[in-house]
Amino acid sequence: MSAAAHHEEGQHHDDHGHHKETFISKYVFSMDHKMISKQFLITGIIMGTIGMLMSLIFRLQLAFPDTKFPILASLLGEWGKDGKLDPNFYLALITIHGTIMVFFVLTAGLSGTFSNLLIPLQVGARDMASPFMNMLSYWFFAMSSTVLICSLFVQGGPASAGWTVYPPLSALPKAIPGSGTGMTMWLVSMILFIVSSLLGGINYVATVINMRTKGMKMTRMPLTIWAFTFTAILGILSFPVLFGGSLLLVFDRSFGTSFYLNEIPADLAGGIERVGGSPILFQHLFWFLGHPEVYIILLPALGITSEVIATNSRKPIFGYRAMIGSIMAIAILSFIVWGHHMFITGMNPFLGSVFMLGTLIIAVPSAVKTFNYLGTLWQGNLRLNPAMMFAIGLVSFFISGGLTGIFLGNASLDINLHDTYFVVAHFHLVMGSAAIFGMLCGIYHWFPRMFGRMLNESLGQIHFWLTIISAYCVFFPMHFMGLAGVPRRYYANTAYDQFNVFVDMNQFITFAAILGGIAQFIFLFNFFYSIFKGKKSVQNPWESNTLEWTAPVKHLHGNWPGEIPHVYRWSYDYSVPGHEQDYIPQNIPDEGQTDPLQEPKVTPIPERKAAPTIQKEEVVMFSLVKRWLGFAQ
Ligand code: HEM
Ligand SMILES: [Cu+2]
Repeated sequence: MSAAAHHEEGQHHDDHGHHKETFISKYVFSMDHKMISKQFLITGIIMGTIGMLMSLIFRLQLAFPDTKFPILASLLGEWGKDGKLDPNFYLALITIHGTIMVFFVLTAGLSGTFSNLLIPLQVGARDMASPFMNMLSYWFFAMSSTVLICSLFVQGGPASAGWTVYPPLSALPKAIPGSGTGMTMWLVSMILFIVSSLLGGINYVATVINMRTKGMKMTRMPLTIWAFTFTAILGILSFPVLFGGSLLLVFDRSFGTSFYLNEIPADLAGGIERVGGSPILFQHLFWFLGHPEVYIILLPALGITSEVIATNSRKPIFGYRAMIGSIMAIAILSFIVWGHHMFITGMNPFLGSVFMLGTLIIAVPSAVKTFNYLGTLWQGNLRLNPAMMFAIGLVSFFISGGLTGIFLGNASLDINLHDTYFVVAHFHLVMGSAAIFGMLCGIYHWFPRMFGRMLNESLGQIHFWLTIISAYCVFFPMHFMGLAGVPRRYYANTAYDQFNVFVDMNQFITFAAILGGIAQFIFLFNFFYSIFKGKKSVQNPWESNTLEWTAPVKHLHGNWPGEIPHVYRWSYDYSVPGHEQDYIPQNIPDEGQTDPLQEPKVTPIPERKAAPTIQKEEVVMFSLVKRWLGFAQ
């Protein structure tokens, strides 16, 4: 506890000779935000790998519903008897896949990693407001992951009511195999997870509000920080609702209450007749979190993208204030649209129109963000490194996946498309792929900052191209299956003649998914190899303006050895006319500029000569292709 006490005194961290760092205090129960960020990242990567392997297993089933794969028997035992995936376990797999991807990878893995790494470093703070709470936040996350993974090994298998765990499947312990212990463990895991998110989120907001360095006005903060802050606020306001909802579900399951059950006779409901409740109540509570949740996933990814696109376009971000405004608008609107997930629950059509209106209005700030990205890219001096490629990939998914959101937001269309593969296609593009790309983009960009080494660039480019091609090949055809009415969450569609035309397409999708899986293993190799053996990074490899690149990479509690740098300008002073370098870090004072707060008015773009450090060929897409083809030499 000496370190915690020490923080409370608010002393400077310049001198750390006075408390000894052991292996445990440095790597395990660390209170240093940089180390906690790595813990979140590595845990997220492990969970992501598990979630991805699960999707490959059930994709195999969907592509070859009648084929036996002996490997499944050895891999899954009981659940893969004779090489056939057990239908109940299929449901469990998609449930855990969805839960892992949404909560453990893209909420904790993405937000936990980058909020932890960047909030203190980019606002110029020595650490989080409460490093001790920060450590707890990671350990609650670790516990919740452990509980979820353990649920794979209990009798009856893990929860299998879908990631939305609607009752009555989730409320009646005997409904399906996974509704027993597995479901209880899902709920326990979720409750631990929510505690972790709240501990993290409160800390992030407190840090941003209170601990900015001198000169770091709110309006000078990088957009990453704006995005992380609003993400944290969304979490703080919506996760408690799921906490309550899950707790009531625990009561229904274990103590005979009837919040979510109605007219279920005693023999079905564990000896007590259940009346008076409503499963629809659960849907309201779930989606009051569930919809903001998709923005909890997306906003940090979008913030990361802003940063990476501006840096690698060598241009000030286009429309900084409009970006902040649209982040706020998205955050507020996301709370009033949850009903668009419930159009088919028999709600009054008038209420449906209200939810529809709110949903369609979100398209406006989303479009503002898209145009801002495109405006920033436009005529930029692009450096197409892997981080930038993934950022552009995110913009592509945000557009292509977002457009189908407009279809689904219309109640009359959603009534037909609900629970078909159209929905699966939509959310995998717009939140699955886009957010994963944001996360990968962040990893490529900040890896040197985290580990002091560079990732291999050619492997990164190969990873990017394989991933984007496979993602489109996997998720794009699903739209057509959905339009034809193929339902989601079905173990096999071959029983229905009209769906047999999709057998080939299903196989194509599965091969594409396997290709994507291979690409991720290339990335995993690159990641773990480069941590130890990668090329050493220079201080500011991307020539970026933000403060994190002014701090030494070396593990140093307190971030800056001396004084924290003061901030004199916003973080997007790229290619400012009249400066010899095409970037001016935020901590460089500028005599000539009287009002450094001002966004430069329509900056004349410097002629498109290559910036000093960039090789000319990097600018041209085709020469990149040539370079990877020559990768072996
Ligand atoms: C390796 C790439 C992936 C593949 C091949 C894949 C494939 C699938 C498939 C086939 C389903 C079942 C759809 C159904 O029958 O309803 C599914 C469900 C789901 N996936 Fe993915 N997925 C992938 C990555 C992701 C990512 C990155 C996310 C993050 C948002 C994600 C989130 C979900 C969710 C939330 C469900 C719904 C689970 C449920 O219905 O309870 N997936 N995925
Ligand atoms: Cu929604």
